[in-house]
Amino acid sequence: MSALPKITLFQPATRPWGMANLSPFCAKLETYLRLAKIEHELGASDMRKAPKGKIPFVRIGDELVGDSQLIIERIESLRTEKMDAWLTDDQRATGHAIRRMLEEATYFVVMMARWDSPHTSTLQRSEFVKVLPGPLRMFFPLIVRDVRKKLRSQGTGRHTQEEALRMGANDMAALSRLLGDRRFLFGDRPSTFDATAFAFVSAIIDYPGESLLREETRAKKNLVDYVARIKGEYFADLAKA
Ligand SMILES: N[C@@H](CCC(=O)N[C@@H](CS)C(=O)NCC(=O)O)C(=O)O
Repeated sequence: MSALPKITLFQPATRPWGMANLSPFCAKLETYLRLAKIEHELGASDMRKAPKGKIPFVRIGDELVGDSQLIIERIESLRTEKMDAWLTDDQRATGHAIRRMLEEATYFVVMMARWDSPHTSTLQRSEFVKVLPGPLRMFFPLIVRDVRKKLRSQGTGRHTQEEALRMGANDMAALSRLLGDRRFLFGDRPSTFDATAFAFVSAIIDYPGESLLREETRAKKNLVDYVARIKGEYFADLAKA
């Protein structure tokens, strides 16, 4: 194995409701680091230092890098054993399409389920107060307003809850079909695409707010087993957290 520079992953420190992280992108990146068995340290996320104003971000050696995917690509470029080297070109193309669906479409449905109803924004608050510095907690309603504004400008926020959640449930049905009865997306060993798939399915099934999206995803046994299996193999410490 090639020696990598020191890697520090900056993300919120809490692990709510048995999830690796409340943020699916942080959960994705930490899952990748664990699947690839890459040594790393955790650091507290300070948005003022985030190179792209978003979490997660990392320090690799002396350099701060933002965006979960660009980070994975950077780390992979430094490794001699590439995590996806064993995939066929067709599997890579399928993995790319799955990843982009989850990160660029399903993500906004997840945000809508979490932020666009009074019940779930109360759940969000219960986690945010743990990581927001004290004086900022009173600004939580502004965060809710900001997220809803972003969802509207992105487009998902223009749908009714029911319409949006149905779109997300259809994404999960597609993912369930593609996973089939395999242990990981493309066989018996994990690829970088499993990091995204695990993070997003967990973000949906482990989040306590009831929704059509959660109910239908929980009904897909292969997705539920997939998350349980990856947690069991790679996040044993979560069970004790
Ligand atoms: N494409 C980015 C997306 C990261 C992202 O959207 N992170 C959210 C948390 S899940 C965030 O930092 N939101 C804060 C904001 O948009 O101001 C990645 O893969 O890292």
